[in-house]
Amino acid sequence: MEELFCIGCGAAIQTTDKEEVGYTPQSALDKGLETGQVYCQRCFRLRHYNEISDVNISDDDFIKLLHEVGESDALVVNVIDIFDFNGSVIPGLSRFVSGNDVLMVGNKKDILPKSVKDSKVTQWLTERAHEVGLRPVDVVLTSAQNKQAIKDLIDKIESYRKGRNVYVVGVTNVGKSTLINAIIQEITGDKDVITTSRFPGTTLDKIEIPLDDGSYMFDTPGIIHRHQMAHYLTAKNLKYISPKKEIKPKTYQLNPEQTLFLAGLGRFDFMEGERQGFTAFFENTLDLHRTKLAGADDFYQKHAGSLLVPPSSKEMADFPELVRHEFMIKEKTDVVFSGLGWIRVNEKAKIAAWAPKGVDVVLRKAII
Ligand SMILES: Nc1nc2c(ncn2[C@@H]2O[C@H](COP(=O)(O)OP(=O)(O)OP(=O)(O)O)[C@@H](O)[C@H]2O)c(=O)[nH]1
Ligand SMILES: [Mg+2]
Repeated sequence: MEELFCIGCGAAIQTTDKEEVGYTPQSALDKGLETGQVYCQRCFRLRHYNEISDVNISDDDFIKLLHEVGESDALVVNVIDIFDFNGSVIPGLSRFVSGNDVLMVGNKKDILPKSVKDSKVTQWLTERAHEVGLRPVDVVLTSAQNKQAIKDLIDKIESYRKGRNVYVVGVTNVGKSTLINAIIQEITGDKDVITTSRFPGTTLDKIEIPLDDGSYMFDTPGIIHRHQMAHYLTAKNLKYISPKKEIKPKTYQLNPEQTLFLAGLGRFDFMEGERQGFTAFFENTLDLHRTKLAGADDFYQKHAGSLLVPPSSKEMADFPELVRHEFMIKEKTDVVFSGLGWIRVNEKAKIAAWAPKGVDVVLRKAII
């Protein structure tokens, strides 16, 4: 019998070991074979109950896959979460893709406020790509939720792939599978073929999607990036770093020596400068809490996990300490908390931005 793969996550289907990937009860397998769509039990649970079963996928498998990409003549579509560039970088990707063309796709455009100009974001992405040694043939923005954007993406991929296979790569949670589902839906009308979720590590193995000229588009598992905020939060709180709706900026008038807590996930200290407005761009329901700088350390000690949630009191146990990054701001600048959002500083100011250890804070020219 030919080996079967789960069309939801790519794992090889097996009916013998409940603890291993690809497990499918025999009855479900028989049913799946009738309909032509076999999903493993883990995908079934994710798709119907939004419940995740933990599995171990090793970095070795991921590296093997990247080697395969390097050895094929293909278009590499590198999906980036616009919201989390630093968390989106695949270490060493430029080395692995060697001679292949890379199309960089900034996904989740729908979350950005409408006032953000695409050109500013693509310029920023292009500069970041160059910094990590990538020379993409093009940088495009998209959203799996926007029909026109998906049509444009299909056209771009078609024109750059020149009859070759397409590998869709990117770290976990950037939306590779969701984008591919949107492409499939646009072309065939079939909805939600591949399993997607808010949890890191949804896709487990390569998934082949046949294209009409005999080549393939491959969905791939995302490497798990330690620096993504997602790894420190539980299911319930992942919504804060995976916004579903356009972000509504909120402006806070701060005096020097005031602090803004980003719930318990980060902190922004205005140390020196004229009283001014700081504009915060975070998931709309994330609780921002203003306090005095002088008492801020104690405040965090006392209230993280209770008044300042997320992280919840349960998550606090494994939550990394906040690390301080100090900056002198001279012009309109976004202080980006990787994966969480950003604060726009409009005038001269000395500030400190705190993020969980391992999560980056970066500056960029304000994109609005
Ligand atoms: N707002 C918004 N959310 C998106 C978009 N695309 C994907 N998402 C969300 O991002 C999360 C991750 O999506 P997936 O498609 O499972 O991500 P992935 O890159 O395939 O992840 P792995 O399979 O773990 O590598 C889900 O909660 C999606 O709903 C988008 O365009 N906009
Ligand atoms: Mg996936």
